[in-house]
Formats: sequence, structure tokens, C-alpha cells
Amino acid sequence: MEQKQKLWWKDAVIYQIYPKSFQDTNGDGIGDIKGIIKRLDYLQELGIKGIWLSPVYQSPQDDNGYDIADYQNIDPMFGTMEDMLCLIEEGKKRDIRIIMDLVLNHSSDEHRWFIEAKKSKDNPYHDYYVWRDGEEGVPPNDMTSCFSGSAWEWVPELKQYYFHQFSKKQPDLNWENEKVRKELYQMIKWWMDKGLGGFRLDVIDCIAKEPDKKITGNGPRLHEFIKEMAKETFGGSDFLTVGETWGATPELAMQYSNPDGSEFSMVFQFEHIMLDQDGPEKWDVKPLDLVELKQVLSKWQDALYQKGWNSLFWNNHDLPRAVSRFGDDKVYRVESAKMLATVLHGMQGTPYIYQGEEIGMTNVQYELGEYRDIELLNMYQERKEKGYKEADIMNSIYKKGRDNARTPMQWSDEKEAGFTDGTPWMKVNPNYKEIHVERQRKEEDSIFTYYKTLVHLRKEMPIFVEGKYELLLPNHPDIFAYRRILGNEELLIVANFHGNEIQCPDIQVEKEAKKLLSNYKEEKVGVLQPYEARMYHIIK
Ligand code: TEU
Ligand code: CA
Repeated sequence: MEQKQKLWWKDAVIYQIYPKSFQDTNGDGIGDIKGIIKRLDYLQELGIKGIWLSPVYQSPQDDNGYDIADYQNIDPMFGTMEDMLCLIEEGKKRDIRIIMDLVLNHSSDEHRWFIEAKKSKDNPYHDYYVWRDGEEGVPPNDMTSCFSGSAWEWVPELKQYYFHQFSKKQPDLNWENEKVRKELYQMIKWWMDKGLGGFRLDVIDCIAKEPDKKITGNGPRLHEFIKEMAKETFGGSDFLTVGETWGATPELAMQYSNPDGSEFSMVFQFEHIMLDQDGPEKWDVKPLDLVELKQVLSKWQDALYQKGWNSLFWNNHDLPRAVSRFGDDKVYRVESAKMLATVLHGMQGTPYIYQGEEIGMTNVQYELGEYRDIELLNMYQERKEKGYKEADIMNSIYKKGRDNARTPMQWSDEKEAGFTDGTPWMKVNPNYKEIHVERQRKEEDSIFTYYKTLVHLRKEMPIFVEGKYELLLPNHPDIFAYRRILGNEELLIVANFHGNEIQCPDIQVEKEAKKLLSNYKEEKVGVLQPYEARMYHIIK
């Protein structure tokens, strides 16, 4: 049966912060927790109710903090535990909850557990990780890491390999070992007692791995582990839990987001994010087919209606900037950013805004030396060795590199976009002179003001949360149109997803329809202008 208490995250919008690139306050060029506290009033103005923080735990930063060396300590580069507790308290004063990023599939190789585990095969921590006997140069199988190269790392002293789905400095934790699970649940409860509002769970569908059978995602014991974790910690509460599940299907998501609270609140599924990928590697792209995108997003809306809950997002710290990928970051940047926001925020689920998305920040094209991300740098080496042309590799980086999302937040047109007084850890996008928060907070027709309206509407109008979704014009190659229905109320969303002016077939907008918002001041009858989006409210 459904959980009883009102779930705050059902009419909330969540904002994702990549702390390293958000706001620096001590001049070391790296964003910090004090910087987030300094910007809470801005986030309160935007109207968001939760902040998902990418990891700020102690870490050697091999994968920018997704390699955790101590789950219960804050890395000095971000500040102190007192800063973290202050952020939680200051957030509460503004009705904003803090959601931390839990990386439970792997730890850093500098975590004390792994340091112990490597000492000997009979060390009590040895089977906290996944080891296989072997001989040098002959890994147990040909599984590869997501960050290029083999997923097996040789330890000569032990004559063993350890398994790592990501970098070799991110050894996979062995969830088959009950002691590992118990330690992780203790840590989760420890953080819950600190007053957090939720967790994002990193690659959580990879924890039930069976490497001998080459199984990583959706392993046989996955839901058993998740149910046990929920029961021991956050289950049945109004704690927001969102799992990152690249391999989710609607059927699996019904389990993950079962309203009975037995697993998570929701998951990030990535089916819509894979549609412009050409083949098995993210670096090879093809044009996005709008009809396919509409089919996929509608399938998820229909499947989880009154059975589960969707997360809604276009981008995050791993993905290129939405306006560059799905819109037009040159001529129609403002219109297309607003169109994408309208199409996403009209749907049922919890929307996520990634830092900078609300002001239409764009991708970058840097010299190789300006990039920082291990995934991208390893791919560059691997493809160079395979003989790929330099220009083709760089084009893949420009289109899909994770660093597109990690350039510093653009606060103003001052030095380094107001992100730091020092030298930023990563180069600021040169377009910060035009694209920044300070300017857009004042402009009536800015992308920021548009997002503020969308966030506000979701809180004020129950139809955004409860209305049934219905796709319109399913086969139209340019128009994304749908409605939401709740009793005698209707929301109608009509969007031209492309940059050419098109005839708009008659979607009988009743006379008394009230236009809630649009990205053009003037309408042309029977026509949708480039990237034009409109949202109507109709009372029948
Ligand atoms: O990402 C999981 C993941 O698979 C992504 O790295 C994805 O493969 C790729 O980035 C697509 O562009 C999570 C975190 O979000 C990511 O930042 C971490 O690097 C990764 O797990 C390992 O913790
Ligand atoms: Ca700093």
C-alpha cells in the first residue's frame, strides 16, 4: 500500500550542484561548501526545494570525488563537517533540503578498507572487495572499465586481480559480503541523523555484480540488496532517494519507485539520453529523432502513472549541456532553452535542474590541455592509440565530454564569472560575459525568470503533479505536444522542437484557454516559430 505521509518531493524541483564548479570563497579556484551557503538565497529565489550535491567526502579526486576515501568526513578542499552541518541548517531555514550523493558501488583505493584489503588475502577487509587469483597479464576475463582499459587490476604482492567498473582507483565493493552492507547502512543512518533530506545513489544498479558471468547492471540479487538497505535505513520515510540506474526499464522502475516505500522514491533512467548515440560508445553520435524521443518519454510517463514516479532531466554533471545537445546554443539559445524547460517541466515526475541550465549555459570547445575529466582523457588516449583522427576525437569531446557540464558557474561578467578570485580549477566558458546570473535575475524575459515561473507553477497547480499525461501528434517530426488531465482541468503543452518555422496543425485550443507561459512575445496564427513553446491551462 502507498506510503501515508505527504511526500515533499512530489511537487518539488531539485537543483543539482557540482560543488567543485559552483562557487569558490577562499580563492583556491575550487568551489566549496561555504560558496553553496553564500548562494542559498539565489536558489531560494529560483524556488527549488532540494539540492543534490555531487560528492564532497574525503577523496583523492581521481574521479572528482566519486572515489570516496572516507564516507564520514568532508574533504578539506570543500571545507569542514561544520560547514556541511551549517549548509543543512541554512537550507532548512529556506525550506531547502540537502541530498547527498552516495557512491556505494565502489570506494577509493585510498579508503582504509582497501588499504587493509590489499595487505593480505586473509586480512578481515580483503573480501570487502572483488578479487580473483590469476597470473600477471592474464586478467580473469575481457571485461572493460567505463573509463577505458581492463576492469581488472593486478596486485603482484597478492598474485590477484581486483575488479573495478570505473577507474583502477575505484575498486568495486563486494555487496555479497554482509559486513560491507552493514557498514554502509550504518554510514547511511549516520548521515540521516545529520538532518539530510535525501540521497542520490550512484550507479546503484551495478552493486549486485557477478563478474565471472560478466554481469554488472541488474544483477540477480539487486532488488534484494536494495530492499534490505531501504528496510535498514530510509525505507517508508519522506527521505528522497533517487537511484542512478542506466539499465532501468519501466518495469524495473516500477519496482524501484514502488509507492510502498520498499525501495527508492524514484530513479534516473537514461533511455531518452541514449537516443542520439550511434553504437555502443557514447562518443559516437547521430541526429536525434524527435518521434523516437516522444515515444520514449511518453512510454515512461504512461508506465509509471499511479504505479511509480519519474525523475525528469535533460542534463547532469556527466552529460553535455542540454541547450547545446537538444536545442540551439547559437541563434536561438534563449528560445530553445525555454522550450526544453517547458517540455520537461510540464510532465509528471520530479524535475531536476543542473547548475547553469537555468541560465542557458552552453558546451565548450577547449584545447585538450584545458580538460580535466578522467573519462574523456582516457578515451582520448585510447582512440589515439587506435588511430582515430585527432579532429574526430576532439569533436566527440566537444559533443559528449562530461567537462561540458563542469565549467564554473557563471555568476556575473566580473573576472572568472564571479566564480573565484583565484585561478579556476577549470577554465570558465568565455561566453560568461553574455550568459550570467546577475544579468538574468533582472530580466523579465530571461531563461532564469522562465525557470522560476515553471518551478512556481508546479507548486501552485496540482495538475502538474497529478494530471494524467497524453501525447498528441505522436508522429509529427517537429512538434512535441501533450496534455495533462485532472478532472475538468487540462494543461496543454505545444512545442516546436526545431529551428525552422512550421505550420501548426489545429490542436483545438479552446477559446477560454489561459496561456500560462510562452517563449515568444508575439504568436503567429497557425504557425509555430523556431523553438516556440506554449503552455495553456484549460478549465472545461
Ligand atoms: O556515473 C555512472 C556512469 O556510468 C557515467 O560515468 C556514464 O558512464 C558516463 O559518464 C556517461 O557520460 C556515475 C557518476 O555520475 C559519474 O560522475 C562517476 O564518474 C561514475 O558513476 C563512477 O562513480
Ligand atoms: Ca575553494
